[in-house]
Amino acid sequence: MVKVITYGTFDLFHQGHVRLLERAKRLGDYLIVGVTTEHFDEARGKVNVIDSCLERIENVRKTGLADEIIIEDHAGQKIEDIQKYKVDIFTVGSDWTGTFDYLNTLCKVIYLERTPDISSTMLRSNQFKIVKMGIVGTGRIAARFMAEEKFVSGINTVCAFNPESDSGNLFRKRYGINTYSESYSRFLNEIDAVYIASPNETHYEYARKAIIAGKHVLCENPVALNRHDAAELFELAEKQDAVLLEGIKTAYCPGFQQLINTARSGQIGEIRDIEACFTRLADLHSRERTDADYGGAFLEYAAYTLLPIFKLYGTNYKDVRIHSIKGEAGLDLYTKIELLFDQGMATAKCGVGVKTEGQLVISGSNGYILAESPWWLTKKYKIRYEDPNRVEVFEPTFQGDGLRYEMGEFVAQINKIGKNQYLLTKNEIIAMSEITELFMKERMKGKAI
Ligand code: C2G
Repeated sequence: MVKVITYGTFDLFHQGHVRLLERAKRLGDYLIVGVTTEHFDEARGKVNVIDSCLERIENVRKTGLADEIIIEDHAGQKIEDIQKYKVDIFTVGSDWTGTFDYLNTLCKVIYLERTPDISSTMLRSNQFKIVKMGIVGTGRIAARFMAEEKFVSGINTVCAFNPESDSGNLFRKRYGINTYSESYSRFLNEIDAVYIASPNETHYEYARKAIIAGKHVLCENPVALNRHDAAELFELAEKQDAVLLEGIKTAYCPGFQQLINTARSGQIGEIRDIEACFTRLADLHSRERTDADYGGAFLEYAAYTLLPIFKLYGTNYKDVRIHSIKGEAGLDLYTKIELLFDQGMATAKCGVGVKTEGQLVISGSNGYILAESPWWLTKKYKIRYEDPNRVEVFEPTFQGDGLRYEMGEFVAQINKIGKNQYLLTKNEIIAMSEITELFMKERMKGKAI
């Protein structure tokens, strides 16, 4: 009996896939089809797969061509499978010609002519309305957005807004897109969605106007400086059927989700303490160090440090205390937020003028999770136990600077195929803005916190 094996994602199952499977089947007597998992696709850079793994398996099964369907979930698995299933022929489409020649030592490798003019990517972009995106703010964060944009299908940045025309002009020269400096409403007329990367105090107003104009909003944190404004934005977004996503990029990173789920799984026992710390020394002349009203460590990093705490304990804290060390301009160089919950305690620490280890430690009754700086771009974490020799290390995938994950989710939600609203919830954002409100009240009173 001649055994044949082939692999694929088989997203939005199409004629190209059917023809490939038909010819693969004819190469032998028994066909094994490997279907990729979501995580494996993520790891090999396919971030916009639409159908779930089960749907994709079902579509392969319905062709009646596969004698056996297996799951492909890691690099190097093909070598294992070929040996395990005693495969005679490995086959795949001609778009992969050469890539799998290394399997020649184990079995015969055949590249089948790819069916022209059809692909999952093409079908995905037909399904996806290309989102015309505008950026508010043309500084460092906006530049990062432009760099990541090319990795996310479905986004096309067409213009930018910045009331200071000098910075806007530089941006226009650099990226060749139209910039506006006077009229926000003219800018909004050009686009379907907006990415807000302007100074902190302007987020709420820009977001509100955009939502009222019926635009989707991806807003850098903090989206609002008090509870009322945050809740209002969500209400407005619901009314307008607009997507409102806050840009805490950690929330959308696959590794961070995995870390949170590991903590929730009970592996470290009952969670009793969380310490989340994010410090980055800012230049003495930067906005973070000079803007007495809206600069400082809290507004820069508190959202990141509160995120794991709310994810693991929920948002019903019993007590919160905020302590800051203030610098020259009167703003906070270092802030510590202490929270108390029914099940345990937590500390969130942020710094722009004090440097610390910058780690995330989740302590439980059985062991603890340690993620070192930069845990907010989660690439690695460990579980440690009483026995110092027992250490489990996790190294999840992480690509680019992480922004692509939140951008991908934004486009998916606009196209109503995003299923990941749980990654950062309205309640979590509102609770964060409540704590921001407390902090801002003290700051505005001008008294030492
Ligand atoms: N295919 C084809 N003609 C098309 C489109 C796809 O013959 N017009 C083939 C591909 O070459 C592949 C199979 O159909 O053999 C599945 O395609 P995808 O779902 O795009 O999966 P792919 O990313 O190519 O995965 O490690 C290699 C893989 O697992 C193949």
